Parts: sequence; structure tokens; C-alpha cells
Amino acid sequence: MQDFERTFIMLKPDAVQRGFIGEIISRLERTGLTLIAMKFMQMPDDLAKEHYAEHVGKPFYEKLVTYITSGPVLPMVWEGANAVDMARKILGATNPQNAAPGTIRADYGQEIGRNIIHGSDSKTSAKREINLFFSESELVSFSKIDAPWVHE
Ligand code: IDP
Ligand code: MG
Repeated sequence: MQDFERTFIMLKPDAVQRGFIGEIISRLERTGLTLIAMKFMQMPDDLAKEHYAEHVGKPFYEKLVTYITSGPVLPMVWEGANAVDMARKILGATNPQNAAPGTIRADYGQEIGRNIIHGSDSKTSAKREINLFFSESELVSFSKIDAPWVHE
């Protein structure tokens, strides 16, 4: 069994508004990744700016902050073997137009500025993003009953 890691995944306002919360969580759940934390919130401006700090100064930055604060989001933490890379593959490329068929962004999105879902791009980002949205006591790590049927 590989070492477990954690990743930060967030359903963006378009996923919430278009009614895809349940479907997208199901797709993540059925891979065997374990959901250990979730919230439903309207992201305050300062949190949005901190979350996307690496993009300050880029041409799309202002619109990105407007988009992500324009409606409720659903931040989550998922745990599992190689969770960061695995989740990025399930999400697909940043631009839904370039995302492989069967990925979430390809199956639910049309444009890069409305790409449905966020996922951490590295273990370091995951740690930073998890800490931005959740306190340690909100991370509910537990053993799932199906673990021996998911992991060798
Ligand atoms: P990622 O979400 O796949 O990690 P990043 O390059 O980190 O992609 O960009 C963060 C977010 O900023 C994207 O998910 C998307 O919502 C938005 N974004 C990135 N590039 C563009 C762009 O060229 N136009 C509009 N929005 C963009
Ligand atoms: Mg990114």
C-alpha cells in the first residue's frame, strides 16, 4: 500500500449553480479516494486573493477573483494514495477545451474561465490550501471499511 496523501479540491461557483455537486462528488468518491473534510461557503474576497496569490498580475487575475467569489463554493479535502496527482488527472487540463474526454473539466465545462473545479497542483500547494480553508480539527481522517478492497 502506498503512503496516503491529502489534496484540496473545490467545486467552483459554476459547478454549484449548475447543480453538479452530487455528480462530481460521486465521481471522486467512486475512485476510492476518501473525503475527510468539506464546507459550503461564499468565499470572502481576502481568502480568494490568498488562495490565488500565485496569479497576481496575470491578465486573468481580476476576473478569476470575481468568478470564484461570485457564488457559493464547496471546498473539500480528499485523502488517498497519490491523491494530488490522481485528482489532477480526474479533473483534467485547466482549459476544458484541452481536457481529455472523461475528465470532470471536459465533461462539465466549456471555457477556461468557467472550469468547474479546483485541485491542488503539488503536495506543497495542497498543504497550503488545506490550511487556508480548514483547521486541523476539521480534518476527519478515518479508516474506510472498503480499504482492503481498494488497496492491495
Ligand atoms: P489550475 O486550476 O488547473 O491549477 P491555474 O493555471 O493554476 O490552473 O489557474 C487557476 C485558475 O485560473 C484556473 O483554474 C482558471 O479558473 C483560471 N484561469 C487560468 N488561466 C486562465 C485564462 O487564461 N483565462 C481565464 N481564466 C484562467
Ligand atoms: Mg493551479
